[in-house]
Amino acid sequence: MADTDETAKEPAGGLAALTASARSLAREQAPLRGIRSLVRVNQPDGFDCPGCAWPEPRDPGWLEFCENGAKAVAFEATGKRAGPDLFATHTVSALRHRTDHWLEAQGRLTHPMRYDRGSDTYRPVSWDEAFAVIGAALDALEDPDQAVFYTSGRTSNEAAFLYQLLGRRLGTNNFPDCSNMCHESSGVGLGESIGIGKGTVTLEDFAQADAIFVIGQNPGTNHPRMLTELLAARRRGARIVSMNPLRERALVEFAHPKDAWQMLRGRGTAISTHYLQVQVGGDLAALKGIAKRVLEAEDLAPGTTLDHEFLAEHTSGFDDFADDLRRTDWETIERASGLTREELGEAAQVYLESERVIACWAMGLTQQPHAVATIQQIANLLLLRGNVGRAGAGLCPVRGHSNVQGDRTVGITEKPSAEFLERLGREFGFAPPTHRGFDTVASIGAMAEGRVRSFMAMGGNFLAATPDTEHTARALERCGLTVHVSTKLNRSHTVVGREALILPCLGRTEIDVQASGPQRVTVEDSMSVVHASSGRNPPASPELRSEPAIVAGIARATKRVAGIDWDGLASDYTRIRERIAAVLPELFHDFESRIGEPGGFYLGNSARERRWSTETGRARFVTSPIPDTALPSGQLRLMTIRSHDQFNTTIYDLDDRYRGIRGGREVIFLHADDLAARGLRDGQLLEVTSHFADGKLRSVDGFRAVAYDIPRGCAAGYFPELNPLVSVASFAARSRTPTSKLIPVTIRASSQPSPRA
Ligand SMILES: Nc1nc2c(c(=O)[nH]1)N[C@H]1C(S)=C(S)[C@@H](COP(=O)(O)OP(=O)(O)OC[C@H]3O[C@@H](n4cnc5c(=O)[nH]c(N)nc54)[C@H](O)[C@@H]3O)O[C@H]1N2
Ligand SMILES: Nc1nc2c(c(=O)[nH]1)N[C@H]1C(S)=C(S)[C@@H](COP(=O)(O)OP(=O)(O)OC[C@H]3O[C@@H](n4cnc5c(=O)[nH]c(N)nc54)[C@H](O)[C@@H]3O)O[C@H]1N2
Ligand SMILES: [Mo]
Repeated sequence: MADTDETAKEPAGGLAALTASARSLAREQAPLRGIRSLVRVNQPDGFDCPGCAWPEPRDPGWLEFCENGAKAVAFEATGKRAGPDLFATHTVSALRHRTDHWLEAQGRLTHPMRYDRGSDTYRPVSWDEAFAVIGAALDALEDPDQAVFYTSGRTSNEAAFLYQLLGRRLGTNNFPDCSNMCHESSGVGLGESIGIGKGTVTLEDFAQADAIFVIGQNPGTNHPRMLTELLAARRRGARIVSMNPLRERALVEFAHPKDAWQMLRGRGTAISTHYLQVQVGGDLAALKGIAKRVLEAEDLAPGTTLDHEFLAEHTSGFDDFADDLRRTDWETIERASGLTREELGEAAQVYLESERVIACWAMGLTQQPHAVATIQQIANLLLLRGNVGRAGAGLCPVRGHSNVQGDRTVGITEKPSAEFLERLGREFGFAPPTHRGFDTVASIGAMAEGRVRSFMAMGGNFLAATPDTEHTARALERCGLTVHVSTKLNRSHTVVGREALILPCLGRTEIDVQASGPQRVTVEDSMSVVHASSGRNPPASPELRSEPAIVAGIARATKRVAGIDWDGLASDYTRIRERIAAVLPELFHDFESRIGEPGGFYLGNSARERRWSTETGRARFVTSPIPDTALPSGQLRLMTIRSHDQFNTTIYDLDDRYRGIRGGREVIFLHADDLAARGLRDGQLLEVTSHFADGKLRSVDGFRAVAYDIPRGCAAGYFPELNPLVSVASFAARSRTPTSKLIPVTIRASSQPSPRA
């Protein structure tokens, strides 16, 4: 049973962070290898951290410490193994009843495995047989769109490029990826607003900003290295405005593990100068309030607050935007944001007094029904004072997986540009399909309707990461073939198509030797810097193959994709990089020599140079109304978030140190008044039911109520345990990102006995 404790009152970081990483290494039974690995993380000749996408430190000679990076490395470098004996003694039905935590805790996968229906177990299979099964299935499709190729964001540029080539040569654009559930809303929103779907800042800008807004993001847990920048910014007097329903520990106070003095005193530096506890889904209104106050200041003293020169030369749509704000009344803004006009006025004051402003955001915004409009409202706010395309200022969507951005750059998308397809076709001598493919939500729909015969995943945990777990499980079972290229056992392996394969691959930390010798791969961080990564650990099993080698193996066995030198490409990744450069020359010219430069190279960003590839040829103010998100009385707005001890569906441990939770993840954070109003108590077990437009009731049971500092009417709990509550039919307008941060729920006492009742 989960417990709450007092450590949540200490500053984030500090000594507890150091002991936590040491514990992860010890528990994974890989202390020596793990520690050797850590010394290689993010070093010029080492590997890219398999954790988050935050950029490398400015000073590459110094090992930057990161507790959760250490956990990600320890989990990959674990001494534990999930080999054929584990599968022989556990039927798939038995595995299905294990928790996500238990499944991944079995260690690294060691052999290719094929599902045997008679015994309901996975059995070892040779690589050649596995490839033959997949090749036969792909060759037998009536239509290439019966195949779906999912990608998770740890896949390298080289593997991703080869993978998309396989799918497109087959004839489909069905490339759903984790980005569909992640920063898709940022890509769509920024694309319309500033003409490029990526962030405009680099790490250097953080050293010059006067104010940094951190909206819907929990960097202390999910991007710990970002705290180094926030701490430095605070120390030189920059102001930090956080907007989050929860007072996240590290955004309140942080002690850098490198700072001996702070560690000894157990005291940290206050990070946020302003903390706006917006209500879940209230950001569009809040951002409009801040912009309205900025305009009011301009109206009082015309010509003094806005960057009129920038507005005239570089933007379109300002007048409509200003009119809309003037018409929007404060009552609506206050009601929809849950914030007062005074609080919003203070944030506006920070914005107005700062010469250079950066705005960062993550899942708290992207997974909302109005995500795209909200992100465009951030762009609008920054455009008012020319805070885009200027040193120390800009837009910063903070990406999730370590190479999710790179995968997109090299072609993992269901809606590729005509130009990309044209060049890909020319380079490889075929006509790629031009119609739009399935994203994540569409893939689940097509599988559920029996329109998909082959589902393949390059990494990730599709079943646990996607919404509507039960529905998605039934959808996957309708496929003729399910294939997972994975490092660890996970929930997706426990739901099988008619045929099912698990293909174990090398991780980022491991040495990758192909016919031409040891290989390196490349990745792109959240700020568009591309650099090389070479693993240093011996592979977890001699049977493991690299992701590019697995794609080549499948291609070799598939008649339909003949005519490309797959083996040649996979035997020497410099050849893959040559082809990437040939298809995307503006970005990747002189690819091989540029990855030799220390720290890699910057891909550039048109908006940063104030070139706007938008419909109007200018940066656009996009105006959207404040949506009516009021819920029927009695319902709460539930957001699903990450604990400090998980990487997405990989659960490292059952604690959430900064929020004071120990030993269990089945909790719901609620305001004490919301509990009292329902006659419920802190600690009581709850049944939680979601209410979506499709009318279907989805419930989870046995979740412990935790009275917490959260706005009334809001609630929080952990992903992926709460994914059964999310309807696959509920996704953000235009980006189609599942709305896992705004689930309308009701709660009641569980019929299970409460431990403290
Ligand atoms: N250690 C670790 N690192 C990770 C990951 C991990 O699981 N573990 N995952 C990686 C991935 S793929 C991603 S995408 C990122 C995710 O990084 P985050 O986006 O930081 O992750 P979440 O836990 O989903 O947190 C979202 C934050 O948004 C807040 N929030 C929720 N709803 C709202 C809202 O309506 N408005 C506002 N303003 N805030 C809201 C929550 O309180 C929470 O603080 O991290 C990456 N890095
Ligand atoms: N309710 C709710 N749902 C969410 C979210 C949320 O906040 N709330 N967040 C969404 C977000 S932002 C994301 S990004 C998705 C994440 O979705 P995914 O990326 O699909 O999920 P992960 O948990 O990151 O995948 C973990 C698995 O990846 C495999 N793996 C690890 N490293 C490698 C590797 O190097 N190669 C290969 N081939 N496999 C590897 C391991 O087998 C491991 O079990 O989930 C989304 N779902
Ligand atoms: Mo993500």
